[in-house]
Amino acid sequence: MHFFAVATAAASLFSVVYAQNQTVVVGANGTTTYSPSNITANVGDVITFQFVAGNHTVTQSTFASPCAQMLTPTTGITSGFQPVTSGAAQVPSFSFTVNNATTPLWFFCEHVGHCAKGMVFSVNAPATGKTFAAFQAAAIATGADASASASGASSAPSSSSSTTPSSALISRSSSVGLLAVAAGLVAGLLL
Ligand SMILES: *[C@@H]1O[C@H](CO)[C@@H](O)[C@H](O)[C@H]1NC(C)=O
Ligand SMILES: *[C@@H]1O[C@H](CO)[C@@H](O)[C@H](O)[C@H]1NC(C)=O
Ligand SMILES: *[C@@H]1O[C@H](CO)[C@@H](O)[C@H](O)[C@H]1NC(C)=O
Ligand SMILES: *[C@@H]1O[C@H](CO)[C@@H](O)[C@H](O)[C@H]1NC(C)=O
Ligand SMILES: *[C@@H]1O[C@H](CO)[C@@H](O)[C@H](O)[C@H]1NC(C)=O
Ligand SMILES: [Cu+2]
Repeated sequence: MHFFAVATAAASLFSVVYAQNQTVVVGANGTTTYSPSNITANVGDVITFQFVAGNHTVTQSTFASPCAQMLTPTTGITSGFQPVTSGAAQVPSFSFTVNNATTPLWFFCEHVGHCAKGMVFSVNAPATGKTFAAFQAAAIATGADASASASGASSAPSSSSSTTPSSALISRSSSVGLLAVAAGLVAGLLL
């Protein structure tokens, strides 16, 4: 009974830690990059893009047409252009929630020329076949931003946009740290 109660508490703590909020920095140091450029995410994970410099988007495409917004079966999500004023006190951010961890999600930047520079991003790209590296190579091979529409099955994640003070992003990572500590304490009790 007692053990069951502790094990249940541990399981719920671990499940909270398991659904993470992951941050991707866009345009760090004035580069045309998403950092990191490809991530592994679980259902319920919130991916937050922090636009720190330049004038970029994060726009959903397909593996077949890396540099064109997905149109079918649903219109792919996009942050729209997020220009950043140098030295601004607040940085714009854009978030979406991963709804299906077995469907890879593909993204690019709509700014003219950036996709062909390899400014692409993926969630849960396979380790073989349609890899992130193959997707990025296909984007670079377009030589320019394609205007053709894309097709392909993919689940459309829900999204939201906001301007987030830098301090809010810092407190968010702090709370993730506290959850990790709490889980560690319960794990210690079980040993
Ligand atoms: C992730 O973000 C969502 C929405 O902002 C929030 O409800 C949830 O508590 C966050 N989870 C973690 C582990 O920070
Ligand atoms: C930005 O610059 C910092 C400091 O030089 C470096 O640690 C970081 O890796 C750079 N990020 C990118 C995406 O180039
Ligand atoms: C960002 O880029 C878009 C598309 O090129 C353009 O319409 C917009 O004016 C740009 N914004 C700024 C502030 O440069
Ligand atoms: C997740 O995606 C896979 C592959 O596209 C699909 O077979 C599965 O039905 C989806 N699951 C949910 C819950 O939508
Ligand atoms: C990201 O892609 C690189 C190759 O481009 C690969 O080595 C790495 O494992 C990938 N990371 C994830 C989290 O998929
Ligand atoms: Cu860009």
